[in-house]
Amino acid sequence: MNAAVEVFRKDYRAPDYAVENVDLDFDVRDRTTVVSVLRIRRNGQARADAPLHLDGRGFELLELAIDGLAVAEANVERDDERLLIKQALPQAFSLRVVTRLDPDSNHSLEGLYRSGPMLCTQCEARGFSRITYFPDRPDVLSRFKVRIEADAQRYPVLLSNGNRVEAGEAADGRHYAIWEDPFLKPCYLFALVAGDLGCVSDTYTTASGREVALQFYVDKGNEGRVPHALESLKKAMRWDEQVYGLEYDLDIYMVVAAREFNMGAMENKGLNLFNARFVLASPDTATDADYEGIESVIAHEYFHNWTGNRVTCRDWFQLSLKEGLTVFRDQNFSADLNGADVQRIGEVRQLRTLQFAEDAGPMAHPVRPDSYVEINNFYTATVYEKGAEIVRMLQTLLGRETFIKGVQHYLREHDGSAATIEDFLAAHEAVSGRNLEGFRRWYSQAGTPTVGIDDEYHLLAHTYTLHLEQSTPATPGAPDKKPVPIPIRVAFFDGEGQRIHLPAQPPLMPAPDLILLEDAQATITFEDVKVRPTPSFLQGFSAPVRLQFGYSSDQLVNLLLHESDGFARWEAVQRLMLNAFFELLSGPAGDDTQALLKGLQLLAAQHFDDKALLAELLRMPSESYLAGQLQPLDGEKLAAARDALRLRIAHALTGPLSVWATAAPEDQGAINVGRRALAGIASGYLAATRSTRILDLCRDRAGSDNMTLSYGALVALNDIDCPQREDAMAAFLSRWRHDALVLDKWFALQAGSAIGNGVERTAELLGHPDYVASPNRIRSVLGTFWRENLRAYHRADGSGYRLLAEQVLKLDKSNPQIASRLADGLLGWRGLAAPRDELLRAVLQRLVQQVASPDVSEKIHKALA
Ligand code: 0A1
Ligand code: ZN
Repeated sequence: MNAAVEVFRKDYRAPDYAVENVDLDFDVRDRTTVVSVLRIRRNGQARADAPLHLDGRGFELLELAIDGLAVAEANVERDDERLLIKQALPQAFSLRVVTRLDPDSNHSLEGLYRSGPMLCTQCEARGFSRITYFPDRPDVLSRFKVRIEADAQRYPVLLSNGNRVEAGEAADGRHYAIWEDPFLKPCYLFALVAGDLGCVSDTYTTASGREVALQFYVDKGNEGRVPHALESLKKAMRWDEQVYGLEYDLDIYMVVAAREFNMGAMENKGLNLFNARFVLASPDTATDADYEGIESVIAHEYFHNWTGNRVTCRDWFQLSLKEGLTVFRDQNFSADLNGADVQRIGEVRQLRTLQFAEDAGPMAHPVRPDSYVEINNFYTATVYEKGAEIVRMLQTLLGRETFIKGVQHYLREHDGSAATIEDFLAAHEAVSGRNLEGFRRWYSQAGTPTVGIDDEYHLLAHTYTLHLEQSTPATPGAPDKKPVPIPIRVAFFDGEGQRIHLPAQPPLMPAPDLILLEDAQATITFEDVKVRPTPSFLQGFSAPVRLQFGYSSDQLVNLLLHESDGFARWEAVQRLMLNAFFELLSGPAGDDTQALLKGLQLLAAQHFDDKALLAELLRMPSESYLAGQLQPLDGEKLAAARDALRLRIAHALTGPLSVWATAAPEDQGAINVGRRALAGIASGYLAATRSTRILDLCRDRAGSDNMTLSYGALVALNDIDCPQREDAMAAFLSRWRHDALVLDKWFALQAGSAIGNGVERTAELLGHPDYVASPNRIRSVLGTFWRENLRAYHRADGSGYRLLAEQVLKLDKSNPQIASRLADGLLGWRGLAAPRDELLRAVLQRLVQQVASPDVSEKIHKALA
């Protein structure tokens, strides 16, 4: 697999050397010269002759000296990625490294690179070693001091982690700043920014009364779009104090918005770097969903200050230690702020679409992986989202109070150090007195467990019995799976939707609303049950499993109308929609479609305060979700059946849909957010009927000053070939051509449209005069194309696969991380309907010969294996 090597978790060894202090001097000119002086000490357990391992790549080395003496070539072993110093080293010494970087030609967006008017850094996971030679591993924690010098006109803003301790003028119109971070940190949390940026500041007073300066740096002219992110930050700071008792620890918290960023954002200590799309928002440019995304990413990065920064990861196999836990924390924050039901539905939708697919494909890996070739390939839905689900189950098992104590205990025990998932679980065992032995398998075993349940009701004996079983499918390299402890929240209803209370049956049911399935099989019998219950299993999606139970349509409608758990209602309607979808896939509408339509009509007649929940209940499953349900996958057939389903629903619900489509207020506020969501869904259905009235309404609404309404109208029109769509799209493009974030939306709409030849159109978009190859734009076009436009991407002539593969190959050289994300679209050839499987495999076999990056190469090798 090229020069790349596979790294194994079992090979972990503590570092031989500690880096106590890091002194960095950045001299920013056409090129940037970095002088790094490290104070190094040999660790107790290391042999006296242990060589010093340093990582480094992609720069020019100008000097390498130990205690003031140049290191002789003969004492150095060096390849493209690292350098070994083999001379005899004293117990403590100083290492001086001088490197020269060319950030303007660094398109990988790792290390030091340019984004518009600034130079900035991205060091997780291994970007610091693109700046200087350093032991680039998270278990080396140091105190950093950073001096930055640059032209005062071109780079008036000079930032790094911690506190600014000095600043001043330098010769030739230059200036400098010195930053010191008092906290120990691994080098992946280092950050630097030099640029010409606008700043919005505020302050926050912590629970203990300390004042913290908050500063947001954005492209000049965008200052007016900062308030929402700023407010979100303050809410997150308060929430972490109130829920976990955790306060911010520095005197300043900075957020910088970059136009070009590979991921969402990065939690560098005291100096977060953000993809601009997760900072900037105003009602005319950002949708309600964008507002929520910003709130949650701002919170996520803030919460990392404790779960990630104060306590970091020992090695990258432990990535979920910080990511799973921090996602779980940001999910709870969003649920507390915006309502738990809708939040949970969104989480489950994402988990099922992305993580379940990953867990069933060639890249399946445990939440704590055993090996990797390229660590950047493991910032996955499994590590993040399934990791968060495991933390959620832990909370369910221990109870919220004990769980929070466990987190606090873990943070106290490991503050200022690098920890493991094992440490986290041990802390919970310590505070709860519970044994989590079986629970550990959730971290070590890949694959989505299936839970199958049968029930039996005895009319005469008045007994009700549940037979449960679980199994986890084989994943690559891991054929044998053991049972895992699965918490299944449960409620029972009678035929009229009234709750039936059945007693707990310990130990299988520790509480009346919880089944804990630990073994491969279990049986629970309830006595004295007067009527046949309708069970509601997995309320709140209490475990990341596939649940199989033979629900009748009547039972599903019953749950849809009467469950109080929002997730369970949504799950019921999802099942009804799936049944109808499968019916329409193979023939005309029948009983399943009728049952869905009847259920939706009854739902429409109910009173709903929570319009956002109603909107979620009505939303059709996405193409990419349906793709995960269909083997072998024929994307064209899938899209056609989904269109048919949409039209059926539109005709059955025309009355209420028309009312909801018209109630579309422009003002902010939670109630209106729900109304807008509902209006968007409703107009999407109605547009499918091609009624002139609704098409005109959408065209007009697309010009709204509220982006949620405008974008919702465009989405509704997007699959309908009509003049209203043409007009609305053209007007939108000319209005927003100069706003990169809004323009991303226009590109995504084009790439996702069902109209005409989607492959040709997507290829043309890549040559559009307004196209630029920024990560956000690439995702808008190519990400939308392969994930959400199945009829185009999966054309039977294979042209969709060839287009995506060409682009992967092109990006493989400049930005392997983005190339690798796109390559996800090429991995699932085994699940495709002929002739697509062979066409895609042929594309992969050609590609694997051509790619250079370990990122893409690792995935394609695994897909072909
Ligand atoms: N730790 C960040 C995610 C992140 C990871 C890698 C990056 O560059 C390769 C950038 C960001 C988070 O969880 O938000
Ligand atoms: Zn994170």
